Amino acid sequence: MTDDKKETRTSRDRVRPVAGAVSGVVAGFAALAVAELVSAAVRPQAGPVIAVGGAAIDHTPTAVKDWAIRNFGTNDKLVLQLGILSVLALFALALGIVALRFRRSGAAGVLLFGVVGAAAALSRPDSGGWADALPSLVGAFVGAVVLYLLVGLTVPRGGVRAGAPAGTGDTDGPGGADGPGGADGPGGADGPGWDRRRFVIAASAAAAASAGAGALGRGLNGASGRDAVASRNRLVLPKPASPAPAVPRGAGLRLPGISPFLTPNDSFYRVDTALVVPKVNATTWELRIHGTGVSRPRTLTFDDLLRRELIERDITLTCVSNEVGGSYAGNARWIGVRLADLLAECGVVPPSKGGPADQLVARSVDGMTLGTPVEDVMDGRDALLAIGMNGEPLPFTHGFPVRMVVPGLYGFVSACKWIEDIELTTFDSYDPYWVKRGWARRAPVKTQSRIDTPKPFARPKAGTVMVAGVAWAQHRGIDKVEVRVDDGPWQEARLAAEDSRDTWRQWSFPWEAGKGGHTLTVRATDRTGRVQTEKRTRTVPDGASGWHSVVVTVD
Ligand SMILES: Nc1nc2c(c(=O)[nH]1)N[C@H]1C(S)=C(S)[C@@H](COP(=O)(O)O)O[C@H]1N2
Ligand SMILES: [Mo]
Repeated sequence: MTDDKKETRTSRDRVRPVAGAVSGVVAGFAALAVAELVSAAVRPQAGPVIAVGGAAIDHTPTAVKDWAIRNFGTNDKLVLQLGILSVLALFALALGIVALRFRRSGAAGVLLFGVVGAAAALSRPDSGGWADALPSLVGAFVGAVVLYLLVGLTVPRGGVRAGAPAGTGDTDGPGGADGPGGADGPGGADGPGWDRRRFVIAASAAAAASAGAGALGRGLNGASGRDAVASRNRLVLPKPASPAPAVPRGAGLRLPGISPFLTPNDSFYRVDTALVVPKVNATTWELRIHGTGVSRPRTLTFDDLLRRELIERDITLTCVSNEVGGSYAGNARWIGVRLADLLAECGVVPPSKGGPADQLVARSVDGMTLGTPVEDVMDGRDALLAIGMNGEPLPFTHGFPVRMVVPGLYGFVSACKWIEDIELTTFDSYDPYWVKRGWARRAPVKTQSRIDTPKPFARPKAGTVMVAGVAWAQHRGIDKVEVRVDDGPWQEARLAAEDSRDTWRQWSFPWEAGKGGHTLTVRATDRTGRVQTEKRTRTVPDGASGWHSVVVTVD
């Protein structure tokens, strides 16, 4: 008899916590699903995971963020969201178990998460106002109710020892839920004392309903931005008044393993903080130009841009988070309007001619800010408000409808995507997003070179091995590339034809490879005569430096 008792007791103890955990997870799932559905009525960015993720991105220490960009690349966002979901799942599970004893507190805990999500949504720089709090709050409310009800089904009612006060507490009534012991009393010692079947059915129904709501929300969110998609599909890029000269024959070497001279849009690197890619409708898009020294502020529409003289240029874009040998560089043929002309029409005068503003702060629809030297934009280089990339409208991921591109500057100080505002100011009076996080105010691209082939740890056959890659020093141009085998002398590589000094340049070096392990190292010299420095620096604050090496074994 004693043994029997023990038996049922342990079995009850084992099942009820599981039911609590399941209740928590189902409640969390319901909360997120409802939040997703509500966010479809507000805007996708107002969803709790996106809002908290966005806040997390903004508050992540620079070192960690840079590490994530370098290691996960564009997947950094997926990793972050999976991380948030895992943490939420753990908390939901814990809240479910807590709710077994403290039913109201458990439910209140769910509400607390809703408040956190709402606060994150409201604090986003692109917040659309109080409505952004709704997805988190409504979701959490539903989640709390689900948790309360599901846990209620696990409360032993009466049981064998009918009349035992602890087991009979009506947990639906006031006071019953929050008191320890109410639900967990010895009342069910001789059996679960609650209807497991009913619980399983209710939990499954809640999960299924949530899945439905979540899927509906997903679908609606996916369809949001349809106007933007339509505006992009309708867009036919006008012929540029100043087309880019044809890429010189011989600028793109046909060598296996080398990066193509022009990077296709779908393989162009992407770096930004946007968890949801902004879908901006070109038809309603506007760009405001204003600020210090802007005597004629203007607001332009997309049609205003299309009516201007369009220029087409090949420009290589590089990310400051690119490590030596890394892949965050891409070369595209951009179409856009000259930013300098536009600024001049607005009355902007560069600092060298006495203008009061030395910093141009570009702001995107998602609240990102990037600061560019006014002098650089107006010194005659092809600084663009770009609308086209490699012959098509900008992809959404690369800033549709309009982004900035400035040859010679890292993306974080120049290449604002989804731009909607340009403010002229000074470096002294305003620090944009990345600068607030420890990156440099001014960041011209450092001269770099990369070995694309052979790949690290490749095992080429002895004989002639083609070593090849790209080198860049945007707006200065590449003058020379040299390759060194092990500790041997620097030997000049063959340079491919130069497209422009704003683009990278391919190079190749036929290497008479002898058997054994070898280290290949490359370095470039730009047209100012400066040799790429050997000194290794990290990406923060103004870009990595050092030489790229590849170790291979020749068979
Ligand atoms: N709105 C917005 N623009 C942005 C960023 C961003 O996070 N948000 N990142 C910048 C950085 S750091 C780089 S390197 C380039 C990358 O442009 P791409 O994604 O088109 O390659 O965009 C820049 N423009
Ligand atoms: Mo970047």
